[in-house]
Order: sequence, then structure tokens, then C-alpha cells
Amino acid sequence: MSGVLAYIGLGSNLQDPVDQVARALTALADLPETRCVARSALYASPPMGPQDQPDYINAVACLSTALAPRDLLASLQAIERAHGRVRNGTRWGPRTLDLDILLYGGRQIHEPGLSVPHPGIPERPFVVHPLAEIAPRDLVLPGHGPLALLLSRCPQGDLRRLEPVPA
Ligand code: A4P
Ligand code: MG
Repeated sequence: MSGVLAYIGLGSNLQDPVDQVARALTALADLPETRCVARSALYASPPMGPQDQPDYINAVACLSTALAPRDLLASLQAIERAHGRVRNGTRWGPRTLDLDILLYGGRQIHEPGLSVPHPGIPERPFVVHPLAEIAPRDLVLPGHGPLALLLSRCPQGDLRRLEPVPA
């Protein structure tokens, strides 16, 4: 199967976040026309945005997929729904599971409802550090430059790396 390398950001801070993210990693690997090439360890961090919510668990997965970007997004949203995700409109609010397309090959996509690379990457240690665990440092993020540059500008801060999830 020929595929594009797509990096997916996972995040959860409700209803056993470690289990939510671990199960979502399995669900990603089970998507049609897709295989999981690599996955980071889990990372814990205090919430970005409103502070009156639990800490987050985050991870990043690298998929090789033949799904087109819109089909991949729809698949991610279906997994979010299966995890009981309810969108209440609160920006940066708590969630059982958030799945974002961080990168889709070298593509830049600016469409209603789909922005790739995901615009929040550079200022989010909980994305940059797990991404750097599984992606080459010379990976270029369109519009942002090489991953090594983002990493040098994004201190780890309160982000804690947890033990890898057993395969
Ligand atoms: N959308 C556009 N581009 C993309 C993309 N590349 N990948 C659209 C996925 N979706 C994309 O999504 C809103 C819309 O974004 C979708 O309909 C899709 O068409 P959403 O998941 O409902 O919104 P969101 O992700 O909740 O956006 P919001 O509220 O800006 O949340 P963020 O930015 O994801 O932040 N703190 C820590 N430590 N760790 C976290 O993971 N996450 C958040 C949520 C807040 N604080 C956090 C964390
Ligand atoms: Mg999202």
C-alpha cells in the first residue's frame, strides 16, 4: 500500500485520559488503508488555556495512509465520537479525546474546517516534543521550517514524559 505520512496529535483530559489515548492509538492503527508507523510515549502536562480543568495526556502517532485528508479527518472525528466526545463550543475546554491532523505529507491545506499543518504546533510543547520523539529533526513543517528549529524554540516546561504504552 502506498501511503502518505500523516502525523496525528492525540489529547485527552477526561474519563481516564491514559486509557483514552491508548485506545485511540489502537483505533488509528485499525483505520482502513492505513498503518501506524510510529507512536510516541504518552506525555502529561497542565492545561493550556482555562486552568479549571484536569491535566492532559498527549501523544503523537505517525500513520502511513492512503486516505485523502478529508477522509482522514472524518475518520478521526468518528473515533472522537466513539470516545464520547461532546463539542460544547468551549475553546480549549476539557475533552475525552481530541485528534488533530498535525501534518499530511508536505501538504499545506487552508480550507474551511481543515488547516494543515495544524496552526497551534509551534507553541505547544505537548505536540512538538512527542513529534520530535518519532519524526526526523530535518522534517520540514510547511510554513514553519524544520522540526529542529521548532524544538529549539519550544521549551519542555511542565511537560512530563510517561512510560511508553506496551504494544
Ligand atoms: N480542523 C481544522 N484543521 C484541523 C486539523 N488539522 N485537524 C477543524 C483536526 N481538525 C481540524 O475541532 C474544531 C474543528 O477544527 C473541527 O471541526 C475540524 O474541522 P475541535 O476538535 O472541535 O476543536 P478543538 O480541537 O477543541 O479546538 P480548540 O478548542 O481550539 O482546542 P485545541 O486548540 O485543540 O486545544 N492543554 C494541554 N496540555 N494539552 C492539550 O492537548 N488541548 C486543548 C484543546 C486545550 N489545552 C490543552 C490541550
Ligand atoms: Mg481538535
